Amino acid sequence: MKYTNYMTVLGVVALVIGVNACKPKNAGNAVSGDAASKVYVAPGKYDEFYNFVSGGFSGQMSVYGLPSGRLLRVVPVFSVDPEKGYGYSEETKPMLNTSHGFVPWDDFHHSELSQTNGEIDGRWVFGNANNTPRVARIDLTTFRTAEIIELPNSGGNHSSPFITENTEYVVAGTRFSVPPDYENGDIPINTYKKNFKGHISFISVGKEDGKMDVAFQLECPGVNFDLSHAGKGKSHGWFFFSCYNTEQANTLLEVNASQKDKDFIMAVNWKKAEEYVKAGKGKKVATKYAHNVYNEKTHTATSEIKNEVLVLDTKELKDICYFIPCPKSPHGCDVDPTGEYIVGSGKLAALIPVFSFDKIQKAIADKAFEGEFDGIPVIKYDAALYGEVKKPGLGPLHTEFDGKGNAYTSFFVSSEVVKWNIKDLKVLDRVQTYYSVGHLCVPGGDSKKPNPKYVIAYNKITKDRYLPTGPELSQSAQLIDISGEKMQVILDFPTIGEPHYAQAVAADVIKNRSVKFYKIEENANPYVSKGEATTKVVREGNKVHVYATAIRSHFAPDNIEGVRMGDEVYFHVTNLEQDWDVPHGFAIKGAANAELLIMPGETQTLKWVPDRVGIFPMYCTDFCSALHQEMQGYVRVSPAGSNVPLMFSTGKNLPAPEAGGAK
Ligand code: K7E
Ligand code: CUA
Repeated sequence: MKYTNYMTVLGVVALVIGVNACKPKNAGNAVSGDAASKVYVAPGKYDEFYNFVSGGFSGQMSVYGLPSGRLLRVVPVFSVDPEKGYGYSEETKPMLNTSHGFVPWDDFHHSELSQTNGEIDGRWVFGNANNTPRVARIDLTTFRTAEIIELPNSGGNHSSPFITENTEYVVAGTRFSVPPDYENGDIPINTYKKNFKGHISFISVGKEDGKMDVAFQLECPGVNFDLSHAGKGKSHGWFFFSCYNTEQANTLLEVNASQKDKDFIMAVNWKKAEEYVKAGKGKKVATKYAHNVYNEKTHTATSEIKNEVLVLDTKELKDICYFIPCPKSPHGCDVDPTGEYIVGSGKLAALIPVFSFDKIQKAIADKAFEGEFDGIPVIKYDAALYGEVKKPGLGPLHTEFDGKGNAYTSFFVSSEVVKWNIKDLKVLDRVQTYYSVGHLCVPGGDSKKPNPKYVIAYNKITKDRYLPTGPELSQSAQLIDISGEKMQVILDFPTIGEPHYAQAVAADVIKNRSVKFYKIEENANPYVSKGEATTKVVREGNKVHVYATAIRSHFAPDNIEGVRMGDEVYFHVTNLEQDWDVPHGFAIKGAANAELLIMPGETQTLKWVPDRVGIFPMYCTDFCSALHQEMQGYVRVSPAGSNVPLMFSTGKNLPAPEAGGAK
């Protein structure tokens, strides 16, 4: 067995030292003969599933079709995207505003689909920003980021954005504990134990419109909150978080946060927390965080800075939080479809503990505590434990479920997916991944109703799987058929950025609600031109506003004169098309900016500050018709103080002065 080789070769010490020995032998022939037909989606046919894959350090989310592994779209979320003008157009810049100002990048780890009654409803997908703590909501009718909210009192929003079974809350736990925003943070780093706190945010989600708001936060002990999942069914009303660095180290965590044999899963009774909020037990604290909303009618984002947040102190309000010992440096924290079993995956543990919700409840009622940690009761390990999966593999990270009583756990160090039975905790099957798998995804795998057809492994290391592309290789996903007794790898496909968590759902849940274009009569952008007759160029001091339109295959206006050095020019381009899949692009020479990519019926604005006198071509960047190459125009820039009058036209030449002389 390959597995036993690893146990002897690596040993647990290797876990701490490094992970380069993770390459299994026999990397080649993992895929058998009938695999091709299982993943083949004929030309013109749709895939059966959407797969929403976090982009990691790309900051974006990619959408794949399964089982083909075809990339359908990259949705810009936390990073600017020049391909779509996201973060470059005036309308979208506010989406990336934070209390630190404009932040054009982040690190997106977990995508989480909205649920109703514990089932994926296909309305929204949420994403977390790991660096500058934020949560995004992406609308799955438009596949656009609709809202981003920053999280106060946090540093490193990793344990996020996991949701409750009716999307009542999106929950976010801070990975890095930090001094709260309302304290003076100018303190020695080595006062971690005394001054650093871990805040958990409960973000409410509007039932109809999805609008997010930080409803309350829990102030918890300073540790690292890594991952989390909501209870469901019987455990609805509870939330579970894995915690590492219960050593509370502030330096060389590699060693100093790996001291204890057990860290914690934190169980949170959020219904209780809600009661305390209603009873006025929270305190409002001063902070600063941004809330950004994209308005579909104006095609414009607005950003608002909020100044206070409600915090509950879990040291005082004793019956909200409980710690459960969990071996060792737990990462994944996953709840099975029944809501009874909570699986903690200790990165440095040689077993997988499975906790029982019923036993946790009984332990709390019986006060079966072994003590307190920083004022929070610690439940006895055995009092909460259902049982342990013995010798499952090395470096367990994440677990998904198939709804048929089986769990699938990823093992980073031994590069495998291990299938085990939840009831008797027996390992049933294991399959090698290529290589070093992180998260797994079963469609609906963290909901009450998983679809037990595939598990997808998101692997960190790709060497020798694809043609070499220099020192950097794209990460890779592997599609594994789990419909039979034995798992079978049936496809590799490259991914964008570094995927962490991903979710998938049957295409039918989403595809029929897809917006095809924006209705021009509903366009409420203040700079819209609803037809060529209303296009114009208006000077306001040194600001020149171009109200332009695009339609196959010209801009109106396409000749503009009278712009001067020192001007700021705003091209407000409305795409007049009313048909699916006919965007127009817009770019102008020398612009310190990206293009615009304007959807039918939409208005987007490019800001341009000309840097020299001359003639500047502008053109459509999206190949929109046979005459796309004709979709172009010119802007004439004259010296500051020139007397060339502001003129604009399409299809006719206006008399204009030869050279811009001084006034
Ligand atoms: Cu395991 Cu950031 Cu969810 Cu990566 S995390 S793998
Ligand atoms: Cu419009 Cu090309």
